Amino acid sequence: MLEANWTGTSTVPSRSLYPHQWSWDSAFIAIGLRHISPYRAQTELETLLDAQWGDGRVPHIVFNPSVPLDAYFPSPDFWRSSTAGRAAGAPRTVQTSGIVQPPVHALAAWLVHRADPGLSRARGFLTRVYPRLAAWHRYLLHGRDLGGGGLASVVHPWEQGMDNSPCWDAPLSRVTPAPARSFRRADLDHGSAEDRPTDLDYGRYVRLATDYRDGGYADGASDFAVEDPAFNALLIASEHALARIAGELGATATARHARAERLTAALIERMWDPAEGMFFCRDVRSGGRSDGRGEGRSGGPVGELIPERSVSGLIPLLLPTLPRDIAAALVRTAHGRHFGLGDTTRLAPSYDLLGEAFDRHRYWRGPAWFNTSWLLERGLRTHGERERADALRAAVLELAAASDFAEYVDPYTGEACGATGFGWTAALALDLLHSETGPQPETEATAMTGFKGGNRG
Ligand code: 9WN
Repeated sequence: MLEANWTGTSTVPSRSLYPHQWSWDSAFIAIGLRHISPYRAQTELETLLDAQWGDGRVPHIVFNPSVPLDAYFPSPDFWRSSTAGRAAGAPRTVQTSGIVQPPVHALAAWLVHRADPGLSRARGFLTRVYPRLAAWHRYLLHGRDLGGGGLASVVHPWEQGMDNSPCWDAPLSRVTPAPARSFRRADLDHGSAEDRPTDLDYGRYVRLATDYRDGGYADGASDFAVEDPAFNALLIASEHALARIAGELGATATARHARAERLTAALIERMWDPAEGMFFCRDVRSGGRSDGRGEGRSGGPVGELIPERSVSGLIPLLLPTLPRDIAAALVRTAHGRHFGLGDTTRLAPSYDLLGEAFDRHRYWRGPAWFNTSWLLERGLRTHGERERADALRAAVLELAAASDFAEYVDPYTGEACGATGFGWTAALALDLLHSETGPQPETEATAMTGFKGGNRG
């Protein structure tokens, strides 16, 4: 699959549905590729980072100029990165989107380095990617701290990567949709309309992206701004990985680890719900804007938690320094009736099985994706849940192969949905094939944090 999806400089998520380079897909794909070609894995990440903007953002799509414009919407002529993004430092020679995706890249870069440190050092891989990754994190932590509490906000559902999650329904309801006749969806040429987002939601996606573009991709004005647990947990894991990269390059890692720990504390303070045993998204635009200190009118954190259970709220389990009681609660919630892991489901559904908006086939409103299960598998292993991690690993491997490496599957039956031959499904299955079962190997566990030893009590 990875060979078939390779373009010479990067890997497409899907030849049919997604024929360009996607940001978090490339990070996951590099994590798998490192086992068969560390050189290709390095190239995958470097190609993406070559399209980084001057303000530090890493775009969610890097367009392949040889692919026809109508193969994917929104196409380069919609985003107009090199003109509309000029003030934000968009590259001139390559066309990109203007939004971002979850920051899995520093974690991927560290794991890719560890797969072949000799090649990495000979090529100066970390020396070249480190400043770019540091600028990327700076952008997220400063340009995107729209809630004022130290965490990053997403300004479009596509940025969080789980595009059509019911978590976005309330904040999206404030957005006036772009008229359906003003754009032409290309996704429906390849995917069935019952599985994809509705036209109404697409209209809202288009409106948000249009307004962002027309404002020169400047941050702060968006009506949609959400702090998401998975996005921020991945940022924290990547911040720890960046600390390891800094250490490898002879710089000091302590400040970055400390920052990652402060971010973990903010994540808990702003998004953890002890009664529900999981993290929830925070809509930082509900109830007015931030006062600049991250506080809302009541004196608590700005905005409101969105009461929808998404798999995103379980992903912080991947953080090894999560307090022990929180990790234990997340494990219980994942295996409880809302996600059914190891009971009614074999891979984690993207959304609450009992939620009103649950739909076992519609995009991010119920089906199971392989990347989220891969992240949970690592979280379970990291927190000593060896048997449960082994079961999830086995399920990923079996269902990836049985579904012809599907984009996502029915969470109850494992039936293939969306595209087949999907890049990160193949790459992450490959990664699990190469990883040992049992307790997480030290090099892998410390790749996340740089700290030896388990979680905090
Ligand atoms: C918009 C490429 C991407 C993934 C996202 C997934 C889907 C795009 C779309 O495909 O999003 O970015 O057109 O629906 O939701 O997670 O990165 O695989």
